[in-house]
Amino acid sequence: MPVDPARAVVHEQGWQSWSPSTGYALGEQPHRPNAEKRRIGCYRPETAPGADVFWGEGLLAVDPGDGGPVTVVAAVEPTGTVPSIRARAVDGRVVVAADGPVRVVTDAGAGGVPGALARWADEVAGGLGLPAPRPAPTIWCSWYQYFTKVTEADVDRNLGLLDTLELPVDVVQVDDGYQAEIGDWLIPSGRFSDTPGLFKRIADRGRRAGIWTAPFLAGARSRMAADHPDWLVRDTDGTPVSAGNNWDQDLYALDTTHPGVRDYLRSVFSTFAGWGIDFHKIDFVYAAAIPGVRHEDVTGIEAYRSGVRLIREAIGAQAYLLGCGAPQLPSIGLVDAMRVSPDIAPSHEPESGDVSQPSQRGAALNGVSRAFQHGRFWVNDPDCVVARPGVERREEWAAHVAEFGGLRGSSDGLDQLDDWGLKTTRRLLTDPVPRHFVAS
Ligand code: 9PG
Repeated sequence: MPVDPARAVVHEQGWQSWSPSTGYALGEQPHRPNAEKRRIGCYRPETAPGADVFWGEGLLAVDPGDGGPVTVVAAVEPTGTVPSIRARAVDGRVVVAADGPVRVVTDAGAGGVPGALARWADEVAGGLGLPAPRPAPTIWCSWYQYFTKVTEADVDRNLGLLDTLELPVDVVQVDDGYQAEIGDWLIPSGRFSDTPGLFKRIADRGRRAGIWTAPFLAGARSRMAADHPDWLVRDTDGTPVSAGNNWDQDLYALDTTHPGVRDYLRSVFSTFAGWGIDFHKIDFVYAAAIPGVRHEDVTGIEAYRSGVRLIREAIGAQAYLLGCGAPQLPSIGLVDAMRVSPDIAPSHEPESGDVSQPSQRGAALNGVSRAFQHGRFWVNDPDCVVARPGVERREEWAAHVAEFGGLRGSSDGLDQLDDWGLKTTRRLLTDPVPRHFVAS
């Protein structure tokens, strides 16, 4: 399509929650992985190009910059096949190619790229007959203060502080750190002595209990991977496919079509339901869709969707389901809320220079560019409020959550908050959430 090369913007939408998604001028270098483990864990590894071409996963938009209509190039079936879409600037034109079926929408409506994406999302949601998302609960999450070092006492202390401070938090969500290993969800880590008892204490105090899992990952150190090597997605030569590297170990992907895996996931999530847990943050779920050989001959996206559906059945229809590290378009219709960004961090810039990694800049970048999904596909989770002293530019992050936060969560040790932090946390947990961010 013809464009004004000085003014045109190519807007990329990435594969999963953590994949950088934003618009670029034609001369700009798009964000790309700067290490192999990040390419696998934060982008779509099988399609990742270099910075010499623009790249959307199932969705890319071009604003020609000459006042003309926006062009949206999108997957024909966003929950079925997600083509990789490439765009290049060539002699005053943008040339787009895709490796699967796409449709091209010319949108002359108001609001530029965000407006065009919102109208596209309305059409997709309408076509699938999606109901309006359920109202989201408010959350306290253990991750961004305690990380993997969280203890049972930390959660109990904050549970008490929620009462003392009278904070309007519905769900106390225990994040990564309660479990022995990645995959060994029912074996407690050394810092937790009575996990079911902790969840009962949460319910006894009138809050809902929430838990984090990475249900489709198998850590190399886990008992699960040692006991069930046949559960892993493999290459054609029989080697387990890498699902990345984190927690100082290699990660593998569970084959969600394998009957043993399905039984195991059912038993884990039914056990959680029996403990009274009814909020689930399922994380690193991109793993279920990774290309490879499975028990049943299905696509990665089909394997992913059947894995998430199985979890939904085990947790019950009333439980709240939050996707994280999740392929975006393939999750439509499966989750109540979706993390749309990489992690927030106390620092504004990512340590590694890659905005798929924890940073305020990366989290805000995606939160803005994915605002069009909120209220249409699910409730957007921009990531938690962190408002304690020491968080760089905390006023800016709070303003971002106020504008773009569908799901509202606090993730500070509540005894770490100063007056401003407490006041801001209370306000963000109390204020009504915008239903749609973009007029359609
Ligand atoms: C728990 C955390 C928190 C957080 C999630 C997720 O290696 N990585 O690129 C990587 C990306 C994200 C990440 C961890 C590692 O964070 O987003 O909220 O639940 O897991 O481990």
